[in-house]
Amino acid sequence: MNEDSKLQHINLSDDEILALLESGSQKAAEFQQLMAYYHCAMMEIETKFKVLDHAFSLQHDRKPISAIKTRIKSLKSIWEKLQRRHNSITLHAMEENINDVAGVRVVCSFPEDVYLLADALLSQDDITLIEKKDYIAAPKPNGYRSLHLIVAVPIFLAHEKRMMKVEIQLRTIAMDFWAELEHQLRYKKDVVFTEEMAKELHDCAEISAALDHRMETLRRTVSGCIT
Ligand code: 0O2
Repeated sequence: MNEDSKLQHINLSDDEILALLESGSQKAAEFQQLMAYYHCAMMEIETKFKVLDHAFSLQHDRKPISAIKTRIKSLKSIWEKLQRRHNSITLHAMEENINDVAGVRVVCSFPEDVYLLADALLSQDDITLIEKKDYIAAPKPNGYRSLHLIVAVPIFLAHEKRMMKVEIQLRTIAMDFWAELEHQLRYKKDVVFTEEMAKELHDCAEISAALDHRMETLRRTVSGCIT
C-alpha cells in the first residue's frame, strides 16, 4: 500500500495519520494546507465577532459577547463523520460534506444578543449563509438550545480567494452552561443513560431557559426599554 492509499484507509489511528502527514506525501501536504485554510476562515469569523462586540459596546455601553471559543475538528472526528455518512474518504468529500471542520462558538450575555449578532454577521456582504438551524426557537427534544449557522467566508491567499465553510454556534451563557455539562455527562464512560437522567437534564434545560428569560426581562427593565 503506498502512502496516499494508506491515508484513504478508514481504520487509521490518529498516530498513523499523523505519521503519514509527516511523511510529506502529496495528500498529506494537501490536507495540511486545507486545514490551514479552515484555520484562516475560523480566525476571520472570530475577528468579525470581536469587531461587532467592540462596536456594540461603544454604542450601547455593554458587551453582547461573553466568550468566543474556536476549534478545528479532530482528524478522528472528521474520519468518523465521513464513515457514518458513507461518504468517500477524500479531501474533496470532506470539503463538500463536513460543514463543521472549522467551528466558532459565540457565548452571548442575553438571548436577544444571539439574534442581534447573527443578523449583524449575516448582513455583511462577504458572508454567505448556507444553513441555519434555530434550536432556540425549536429546542432539541433533550432540551439543547443554540442558534447554528453554516456560513461561507472568503479567505484571501497570496494569489487566490477561497470560500471556506465555518459552523457558528451562538448561545447564551445559560445555554452554554447546560450544553457543556450535558456533553460531559452524556460521554461519561460506562454509564447507562436512563430515562430519568434524560428527564432531569431536560428539566435543567427548561430552568436555564426560564433564567435566560428573567435576566432578559431584567436587562430591559434596567435599560428602561420595556416594549
Ligand atoms: P463537536 O465536537 O461539538 O463538533 P452535522 O454537524 O450537521 O453533521 P447535526 O446533528 O445535524 O450534524 O448538526 P447540529 O444539530 O447542527 O449539531 C452539531 C453540533 O451541535 C454538535 O457537534 C454539538 O457541538 C452541538 N450539539 C448538537 N446537539 C447537541 C446536544 O444535544 N448537546 C450538546 N451538548 N451539543 C449539541 P458534534 O459534531 O456532535 O460535536
